[in-house]
Amino acid sequence: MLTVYSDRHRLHSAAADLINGRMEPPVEKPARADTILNAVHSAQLGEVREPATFGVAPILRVHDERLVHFLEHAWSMWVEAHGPWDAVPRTCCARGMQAREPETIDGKLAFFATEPGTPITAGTWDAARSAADVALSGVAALDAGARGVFSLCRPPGHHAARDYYGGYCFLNNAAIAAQNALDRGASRVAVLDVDYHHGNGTQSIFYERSDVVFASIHADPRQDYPFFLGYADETGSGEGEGYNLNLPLRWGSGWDQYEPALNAAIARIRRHAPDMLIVSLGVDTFERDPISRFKLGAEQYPKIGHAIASLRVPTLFVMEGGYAIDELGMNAVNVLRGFEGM
Ligand code: SP5
Ligand code: ZN
Repeated sequence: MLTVYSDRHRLHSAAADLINGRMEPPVEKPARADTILNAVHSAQLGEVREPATFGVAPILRVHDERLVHFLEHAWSMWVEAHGPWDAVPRTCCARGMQAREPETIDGKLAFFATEPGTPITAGTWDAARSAADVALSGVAALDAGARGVFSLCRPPGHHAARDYYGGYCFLNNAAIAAQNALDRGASRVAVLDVDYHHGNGTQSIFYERSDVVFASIHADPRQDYPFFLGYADETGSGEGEGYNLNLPLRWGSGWDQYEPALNAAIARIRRHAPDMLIVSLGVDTFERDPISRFKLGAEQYPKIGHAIASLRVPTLFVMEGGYAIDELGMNAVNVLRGFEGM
């Protein structure tokens, strides 16, 4: 399987993250992509290729230009206002407040961020753009005939919506890829999100559309981030009614709960008969993940890949979360090996 990867992910590197009320070393860090790339090499998965550059046009097919403009200029505004350390919001916009973009950097951070755990650093914009290029290059490779491609994106993307960011995500790589597949001529696309956290950004981007099925297995939003989206009764609206499938699972869920949910997601996607499948590949479902509470063992990841392969659809794997740094690479690559029947 082809892997698309860029070293530019390294340009996004936060100093700290607020975890359980304390500033700690960030779990979403450059070493994540390094360990996944190492596992790709060790497993001899196949060629590793640099992405092509696509510019902002395919990004603007999914994201509001105000968010894109903000992400491009946030660091310089922040440095001018405060200094050269990570830009984080002190407040966020809440229910019923005026949804008008403020002028100052602190106001803009509050306007576009959903939470304070996703710092903007000197190279965040360049890294986020490069992750979108990694995803878009994967779509191009599938168009050229590949059966499966791994887009080793970092930073991740599935919590970023049309006009907000958060959850370690700035641009929604999977949604940008899905939209680009449609723009290149696909009629129907499916996004299968197996990250531990609900892909609120992806869901919201496609919620009113019937050309993209979004199916997600994730921690129950009553218990875990992102809390305010991901309930089972969110089934899509308007044209999109019936095209969104949420399969929330309780903390402590293992393969016995996960496997039937995965089969239900795959059955829904099969019914959609997509021309392309995008997998938001998070492996933070792992039993030793430091911020998550599912109980999947390492031996389950090849089974996830094998089940996905049963759809027999050209498939783009887009890297999302996974924070157990020692096992992250192996778990991610094991999904791909399971897909390949290795
Ligand atoms: C892409 C992705 O996986 N984003 C995840 C964002 C999660 N942000 C919330 C982190 C909350 C950490 N809670 C720690 C609990 C540890 N016991
Ligand atoms: Zn996650």
